[in-house]
Amino acid sequence: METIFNTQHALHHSPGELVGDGYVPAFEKPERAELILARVKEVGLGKVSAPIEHDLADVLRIHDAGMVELLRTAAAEWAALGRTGPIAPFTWATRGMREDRIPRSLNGRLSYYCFDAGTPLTATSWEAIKASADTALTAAGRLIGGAGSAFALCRPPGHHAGSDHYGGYCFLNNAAIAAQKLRDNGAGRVAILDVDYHHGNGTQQIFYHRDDVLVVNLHGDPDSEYPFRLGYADEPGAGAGEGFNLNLPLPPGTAWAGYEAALRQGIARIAAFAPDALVVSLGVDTYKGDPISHFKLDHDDYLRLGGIVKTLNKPTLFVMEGGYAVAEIGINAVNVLSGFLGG
Ligand code: 6XA
Ligand code: ZN
Repeated sequence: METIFNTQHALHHSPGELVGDGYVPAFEKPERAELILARVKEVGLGKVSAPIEHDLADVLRIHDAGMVELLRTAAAEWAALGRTGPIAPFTWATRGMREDRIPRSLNGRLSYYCFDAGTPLTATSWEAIKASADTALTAAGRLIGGAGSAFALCRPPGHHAGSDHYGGYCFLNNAAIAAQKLRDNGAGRVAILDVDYHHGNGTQQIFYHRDDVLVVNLHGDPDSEYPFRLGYADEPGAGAGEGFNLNLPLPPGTAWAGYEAALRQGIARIAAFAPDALVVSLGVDTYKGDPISHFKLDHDDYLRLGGIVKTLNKPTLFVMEGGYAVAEIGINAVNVLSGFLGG
């Protein structure tokens, strides 16, 4: 399986995030991608290639132009204000606030588009964000060219980014951008299987009203887990998209037995949908040693997971999302790919 990897990912290095103990070093850090790449090479997964730069039009198929412009120019605007620290909003919208008015000021636009305190931009983040989307698009191009599978080693991740909002360490939704690229190049139906520990709220929101992209999510129950505000079982899709979104929230402490049952349920739904291509949002923060998550998957479970995905027998694009047990991230992520190839 070919891996698409970009070195520019390191240009996004979050200075920290707000969690239970206050402002702490960021869990989503450059080392993650480097360790996955090292493991890809160690097991000889296949060729490693750099992404091709794509036109921003591919991103704008999914994302609001105002949000993309903010991500692209916030650093320059922040610097012009004489500020040197992380670029983040001071307020977030909730019920009772206006949705129809986008403030012109930088602080106002950050408040409008960003939804959490863990996703600061830095002076050089945009280059990494764009390269991450290009990585997914380039890997999608391999499937379009006839490859049976490809691995987009994306960083920063993407599945929390919606059409016009970003957060959860995510800025652009790499998996959604890739899925749309597949749709635009011959795939009539695309399924997205999100196995990250956290619900992919952005991916769900992007495709919620569509019946050409099925979204299946397995994740920690949002009643107690990030992103809290979406990802419940009673979200089936709406309008034409009704019946084309499946959420399988699972309780804290879920280990392989409980996970496998939900995974097989999701796989059965995807098989019934009969997609022309599959995109897997691959997070390995379901690992038992993950510092911010509460599932109990082990190394070998990732081999099994990959093998079960393979039973669908579809052209499959793996897009890297979360996973913060950095010492084991390479083993866990690449085990899914090895399990797929061996399955
Ligand atoms: C914020 C936690 C964000 C979760 C990021 C993640 N404290 N998403 O891994 O998949
Ligand atoms: Zn996650």
